[in-house]
Amino acid sequence: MERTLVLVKPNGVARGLVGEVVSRLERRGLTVKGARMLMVSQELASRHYAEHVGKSFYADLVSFITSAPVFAMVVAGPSVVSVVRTMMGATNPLDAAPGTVRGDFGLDMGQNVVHSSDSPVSAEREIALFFSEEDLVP
Ligand code: IDP
Ligand code: MG
Repeated sequence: MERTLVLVKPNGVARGLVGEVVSRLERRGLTVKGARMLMVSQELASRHYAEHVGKSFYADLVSFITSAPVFAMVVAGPSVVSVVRTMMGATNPLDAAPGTVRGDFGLDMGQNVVHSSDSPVSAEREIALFFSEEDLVP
């Protein structure tokens, strides 16, 4: 079954939205295979956001994701990468549709509440950064 990495970003955790995000994924019928609360290190942030090195917002991105706890989870289901991207909404919450996480809970592009992987290849790369396979259920 396809897998994806979902992060509830520091502002989502601080606002108490972990349960809301997990609930939406579970109600959709997707399966949580592993989850943990963690502080993202500078090294993990730079590996996770490697594709964004050199962009104008990169420093703010790393600073934000390392600023306070995040909730990371591996979620599985059919076409889960695209299904979850749709549920999370457009990158800029100002463009995100109502009914999406970002459309319901966000207003700020830099603090857009959640992350989800953008392709199955990215998902497997990102999952390996945050989890050991032994920490995931089959
Ligand atoms: P995604 O999270 O929807 O996949 P990406 O393009 O991968 O979006 O960008 C990663 C994160 O960087 C976004 O979630 C957002 O928080 C931030 N970001 C992207 N573009 C901008 C920008 O133009 N200004 C400020 N922050 C941005
Ligand atoms: Mg992305």
